[in-house]
Amino acid sequence: MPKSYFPEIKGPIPFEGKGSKNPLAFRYYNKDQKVGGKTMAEHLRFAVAYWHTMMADGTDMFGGASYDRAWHAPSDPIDRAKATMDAAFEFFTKLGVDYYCFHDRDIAPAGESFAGSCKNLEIMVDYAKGLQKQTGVKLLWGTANLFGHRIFTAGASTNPDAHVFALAAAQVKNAMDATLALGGENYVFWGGREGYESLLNTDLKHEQEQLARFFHMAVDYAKSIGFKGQFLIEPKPCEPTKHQYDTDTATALAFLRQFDLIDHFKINVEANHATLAKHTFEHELTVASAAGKLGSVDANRGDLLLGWDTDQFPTDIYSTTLAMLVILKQNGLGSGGLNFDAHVRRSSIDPVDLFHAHIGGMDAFARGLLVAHRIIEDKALSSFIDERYVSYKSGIGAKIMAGQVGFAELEKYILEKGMPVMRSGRLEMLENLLNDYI
Ligand code: XUL
Ligand code: CO
Repeated sequence: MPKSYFPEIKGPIPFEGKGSKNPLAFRYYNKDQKVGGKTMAEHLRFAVAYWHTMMADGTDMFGGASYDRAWHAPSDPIDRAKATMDAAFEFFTKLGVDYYCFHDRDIAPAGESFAGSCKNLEIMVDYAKGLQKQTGVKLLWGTANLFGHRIFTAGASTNPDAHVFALAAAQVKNAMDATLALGGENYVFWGGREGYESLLNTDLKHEQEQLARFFHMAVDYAKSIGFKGQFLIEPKPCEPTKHQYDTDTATALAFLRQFDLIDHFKINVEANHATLAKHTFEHELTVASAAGKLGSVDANRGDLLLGWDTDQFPTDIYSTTLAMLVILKQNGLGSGGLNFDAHVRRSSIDPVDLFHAHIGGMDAFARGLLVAHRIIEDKALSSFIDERYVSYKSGIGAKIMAGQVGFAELEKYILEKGMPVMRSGRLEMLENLLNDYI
């Protein structure tokens, strides 16, 4: 028997249904339960974020590690990485998720040199291959950590130094190779330090062009190695930089269109990044979806009273319901999924807390899925929205839609018909209806 890092968890977390008193059971997430033609697992495509769940040690701005993870004990970096990966796959299978996500530097330690880092990554990709095969757990997406090392302080692809641009390119090349080798279904670009602190020392136009140039190189490289996964941009307005270039979904979409990259990318919407951008989660999902570009989701939440990226596990059924409404309406996330880019609190020091956190997040989304599905089936909201826009189906509205009238004809129409009659938006009624479903 290999060493167990979660000996108190015996088998896969069971589904026990609503009313269960077992804190280590699902109440709503029932993997194989069909919801409108697809199983819950197929709808939700949950993934564990390696960096938070396996690598975090509770460190915050004011203090060091608070969790004591047995898998971090080995002193040799590769032994430690292997122990961490053993623990990771034990966690994935006991939790019952099909996917995980990583940064290159999560699964493999940086070496003394760039070549040493690449060697370490190769070793750990081989190791991951074995564990994926053994367990059936798959890679939802890979990415490169272009923000942790001090060399990236002034940006990676947007760095004023071309030598740093080259280093970032070399690192992404290797992270893409790793993602391809492990069958990753997507590749994510989150612009951690691709932004600026002050315009006093920044050529913004140059930096944005470099970001685009970098993405074009990534597209070309993917083609050259036969990587068919979906490229995703993950917008965030700030943190670590004061102003990040991929501020929000609308900004990222405009950027992709401006630089002729739109056909190669979709958006990975993160809930807490949305709220930092002063948007709701569902706003970002809807903007991405309306453009046909909602590719994947980093499922977490912020804290209304704290202004930073707290990356808490999602627990708000209201929010998960609104999110699942968008996802169901566009018929799912395709190759994307719901990645728990979330960490337990500094005081949640035990490995079992990782189970409680993920069980809560998975149940919150499963419940959101069930509620959203019923709302859609009953046309509870869509019938109201259809009716609200019905004037475009006939008469002058149909003529507007068909491009048959312009300003002159519309002035004539108004002079003839007089002022429009106002109609209520019925928001309070709809909020009550939503609560009724929840
Ligand atoms: C940071 C963040 C990242 C990305 C991947 O806010 O969300 O973890 O998801 O680099
Ligand atoms: Co994220």
